Amino acid sequence: MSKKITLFAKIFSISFLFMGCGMAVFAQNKTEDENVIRCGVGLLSQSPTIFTKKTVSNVSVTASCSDTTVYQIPVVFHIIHNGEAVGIGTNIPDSRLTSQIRILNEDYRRKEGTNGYNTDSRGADARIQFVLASKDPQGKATSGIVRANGGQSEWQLSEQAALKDKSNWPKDKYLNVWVCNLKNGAENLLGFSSFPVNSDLDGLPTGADSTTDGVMVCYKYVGNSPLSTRYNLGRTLTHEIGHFLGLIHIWGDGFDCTSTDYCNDTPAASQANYNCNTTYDSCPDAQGSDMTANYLDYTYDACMNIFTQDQVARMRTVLCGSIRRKTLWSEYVPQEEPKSVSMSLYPNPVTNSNVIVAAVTDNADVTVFNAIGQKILQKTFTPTADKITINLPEYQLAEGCYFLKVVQPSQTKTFKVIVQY
Ligand SMILES: [Ca+2]
Ligand SMILES: [Ca+2]
Ligand SMILES: [Zn+2]
Repeated sequence: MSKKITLFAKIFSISFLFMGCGMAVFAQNKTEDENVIRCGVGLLSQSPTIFTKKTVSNVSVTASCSDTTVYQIPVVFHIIHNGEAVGIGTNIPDSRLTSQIRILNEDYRRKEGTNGYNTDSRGADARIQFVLASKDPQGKATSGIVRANGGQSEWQLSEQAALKDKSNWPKDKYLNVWVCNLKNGAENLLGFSSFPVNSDLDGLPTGADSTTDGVMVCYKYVGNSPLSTRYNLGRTLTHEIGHFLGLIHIWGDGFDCTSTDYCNDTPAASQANYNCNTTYDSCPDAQGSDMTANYLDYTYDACMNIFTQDQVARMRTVLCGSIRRKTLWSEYVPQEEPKSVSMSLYPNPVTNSNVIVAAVTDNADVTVFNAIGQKILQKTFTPTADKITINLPEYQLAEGCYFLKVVQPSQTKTFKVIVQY
């Protein structure tokens, strides 16, 4: 963007703010080809304090209560569709939601070998994980995915209370994510989140509505999505859940370089960025280029890969002490990989008796070959007390050497069996 246009945008953004008009709408319209709004935070005046000017040097981050705890948060998706069959239109398939959970964990865990990894020294593993809820509010088993016919084809942000009334679970026990055809006016709105309350963090509101607490996302931008080219990698929810856990847009939602996100390690910025260019520097006097890879900017999904250490500290502070957030999580304890006991076969050599294969925990596909590789037998066996019994005399095998291959999902083993009479 040229300097001239930037100045023009700033003057008009400020006047739009005084008119009470959403600044995000204005900025997005000037820079995006598509009619979308990246995020609804700032459209609703849920948090006037986020516009308070505060110098970056005044930033303070409260220490997290436990630095080593990995917080695990149960997520319930409420798919508010318009009567379509599962998998059609707004009633998106389960696969989109499971891919979204995977993406959240890659991003919040800065997982190596995934899109969520970065080598930036300011980057951090948030030690926050997400899992589809496995118990509903009544304690019954659930997939963590609830589908409800909302009876309309699209939902305005201003209708959020009515939307959330269609289906919701206790806000202090679940991260509620509502998926619908989300709009602001005529434009697609990618997502929106409420902020935490009583967090002791700078720059956040002191009160919010518990009945609407949670995150909304437009169905087109959930998980790995074929419905968008720029916002197709699930980063809309990575961004919105950042707000849910106390993060502010990295340019501080203001219009000059004194606006702040209260994180020292995200370089000061005076505006959102809308593509993957890494050379933007909207505040040349402040150190560093704009952090366009940050999940709390407005760039394309493919550009994003970083939460910083200060952002992580804010989110962990919220999970430690904020109302309806501190009750949300349980400590994630990595499961010990069950050590699979290797299968064994007896007796061997075998005479006129059954052959038993032990340590079989799943249905096993058994194939017997003779010494020259001809298949003699193929059959699936169901184990009893982790054993399968093969009635070898039934097959009237000639004396000699055979190969008995046992395939179960966890392991495959081939035994050399001698038949002797
Ligand atoms: Ca900053
Ligand atoms: Ca700078
Ligand atoms: Zn946002």
